[in-house]
Amino acid sequence: MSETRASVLGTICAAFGIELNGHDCAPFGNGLINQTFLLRNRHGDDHWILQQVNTTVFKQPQLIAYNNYLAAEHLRNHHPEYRFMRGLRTTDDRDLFISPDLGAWRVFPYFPNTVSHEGAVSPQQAYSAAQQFGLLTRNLEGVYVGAFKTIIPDFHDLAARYALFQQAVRHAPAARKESARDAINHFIGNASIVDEFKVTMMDPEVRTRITHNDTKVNNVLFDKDTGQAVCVVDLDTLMPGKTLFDLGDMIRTFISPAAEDDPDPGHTEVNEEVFVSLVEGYFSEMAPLMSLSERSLVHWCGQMLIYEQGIRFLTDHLQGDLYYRIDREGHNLDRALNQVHLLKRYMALQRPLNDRIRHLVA
Ligand code: GN1
Ligand code: MG
Repeated sequence: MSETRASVLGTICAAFGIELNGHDCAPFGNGLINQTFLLRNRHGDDHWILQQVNTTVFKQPQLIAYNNYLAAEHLRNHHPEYRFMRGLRTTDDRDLFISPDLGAWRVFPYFPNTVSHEGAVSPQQAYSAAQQFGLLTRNLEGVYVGAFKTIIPDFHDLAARYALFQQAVRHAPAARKESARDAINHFIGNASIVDEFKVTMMDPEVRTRITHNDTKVNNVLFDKDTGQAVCVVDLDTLMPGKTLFDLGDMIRTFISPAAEDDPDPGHTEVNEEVFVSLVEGYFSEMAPLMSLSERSLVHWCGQMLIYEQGIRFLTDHLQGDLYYRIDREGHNLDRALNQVHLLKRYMALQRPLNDRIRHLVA
């Protein structure tokens, strides 16, 4: 560990009252926005997750902590057995450590003997992970949704995202635009999804609940021994949303074994078994609470989220990579092209995929 990191770590741990005795610290997970570390004790079982919140993206990090607190209180009262990543409080009783030099930090207990998966998941893992995302929203049923803050405005507002994309296309330097021409045309050619989004959001049967809003497969922890999903993590976008956003992002990230940034988008595939299993897993918790409108939009919401993520990556490429962390030239374009390919394959399978889940929807 570098000296600077060690001293930052010392300050953060002191702020949260964590005594360092035989802890190792290493980067954790694969987030594109925040910086996350796992602090593992070699001798004991006090392991911690430390997270530096990116305050360019999360302009008011205290809103994350506020929603975390509301959810944790509800769950403690109504579902005490539920494993929820409740943030630790600082020694001076704050839920964030904020300093002008070190930024904003949150700390969580780490569930030992767990692992997260990047890449391909089996149908069993898909079922179990989706069930955990469903359980989160189900256990939060009954809260007053209006009390929760909007952490990032318009986060899954596809119409707003599309307007930003159009703006980015208009203002992009010629070379960037040229490199992205096929992807731009693909998204413009499929803009009917944006119109469908507007109609869907007007349907009162598509209810607003507390949703996770970033249901990537690597945001689930699995028990190393049983292989079962035990809880969901990365709760920084826990806020009012739609089940369709969570289900759609699960479809987007579970069904293809290829990495989100695979340099060869031709590797994206649709695993039908994984699709069916994840829908079954989510429905095993959420179906009784979902309206017919929501249940009948399962295939569509996958389309919506792939499209949304595609234009988000492409917008960032056109704007000069301001939002997502990049490790190479053209990284965001590669990410966007993966979504283009995934969208094509997924849309081509609309009928067979719908046939496979018909029994769940009726
Ligand atoms: C970001 O930082 P991470 O990896 O948890 C993004 C999600 C995207 C995702 C794409 C706050 O999540 O919305 O789906 O990248 N989070 C934010 O990989 O923008
Ligand atoms: Mg996230």
